[in-house]
Amino acid sequence: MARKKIALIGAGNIGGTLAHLAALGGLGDVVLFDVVDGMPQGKALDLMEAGPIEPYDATITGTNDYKDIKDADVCIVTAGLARKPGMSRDDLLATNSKIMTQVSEGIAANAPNAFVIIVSNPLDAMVTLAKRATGFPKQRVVGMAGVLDSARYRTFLAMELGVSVESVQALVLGGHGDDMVPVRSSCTVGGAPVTDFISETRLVEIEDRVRKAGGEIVALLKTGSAFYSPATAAIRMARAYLHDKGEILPVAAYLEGEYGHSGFYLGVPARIGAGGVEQVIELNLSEDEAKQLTVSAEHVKELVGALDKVLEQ
Ligand code: TXD
Repeated sequence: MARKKIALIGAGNIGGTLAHLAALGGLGDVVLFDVVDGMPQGKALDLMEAGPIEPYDATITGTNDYKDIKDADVCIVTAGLARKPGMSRDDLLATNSKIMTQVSEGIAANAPNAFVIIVSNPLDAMVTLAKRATGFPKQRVVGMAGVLDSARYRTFLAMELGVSVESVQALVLGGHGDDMVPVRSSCTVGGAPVTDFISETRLVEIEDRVRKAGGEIVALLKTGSAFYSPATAAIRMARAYLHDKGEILPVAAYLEGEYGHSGFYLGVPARIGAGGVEQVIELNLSEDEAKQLTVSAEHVKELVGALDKVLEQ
């Protein structure tokens, strides 16, 4: 059976890591696309030269021409600027909107049947724009944020308790911003409620760290944002699609009535399989969590409103 084709639009920090993870995971052949001349080609050649060592047989190429992403099965988009210290994700809106429009046109023209995973920030606005600009159905345009944010929640809880991350299940929903919603009511450690292990005060501190975890790394790195964990999260979503896993993951999905919201993307649990975003899963949130989700949804709607203003200019 012919290998699948994964196009990575943006070959920067996350894009290069995506390519390596896709090759290591045997997900298929990889095309790295970027506007910087030579850079995607150089990273692709470097990754090919790692193949005999691991080993992996993926064909990895770099390009500056959209024609080379022809008929890709999956497109993962990281094209755009990353944050610098002091910048909010929303500060990237104007610049990355122009880039996302260009990228979406390139994907629609060359990979019309692809499952598109958007990573670029501000995520909730960028995935909304990508759906509009590609014209693809909601099942085939999804945003990566919740898998990363939930992993951060799990990491901090596992660190707090000195247990394996595999023993901690946690979920973060809502927009990919400081008002994202750690869903404590569904958080377990070894199958038991997290509240059996950690005090309310400490949980509040940990959940606040989750909301600010992206900024914490930006402040440390000073020249960019997190890339290993976002790349790992996007690959988890791509694998669920390519292997038709039917895996329920927290993703930015287009809502049409679920959770009482319609017409925009929001981080919710969804089943990812060969049909892409096959079903949004509605959880019984606590009253406070439902309120937090509505606050986060309102911020996303404001952001999409700002996007519309930028696009009108
Ligand atoms: O959870 C999440 N969704 C976020 C997403 C987690 C972390 C990072 N988040 C965002 O991903 C970040 O704020 C950025 O908007 C993207 C990509 O982050 P990355 O760290 O990979 O940024 P880089 O290293 O600057 O790479 C971006 C690449 C760079 O090589 C540019 O040359 C390229 O994007 N670029 C383009 N590629 C294609 N087409 C166009 N027009 C273009 N413009 C720039």
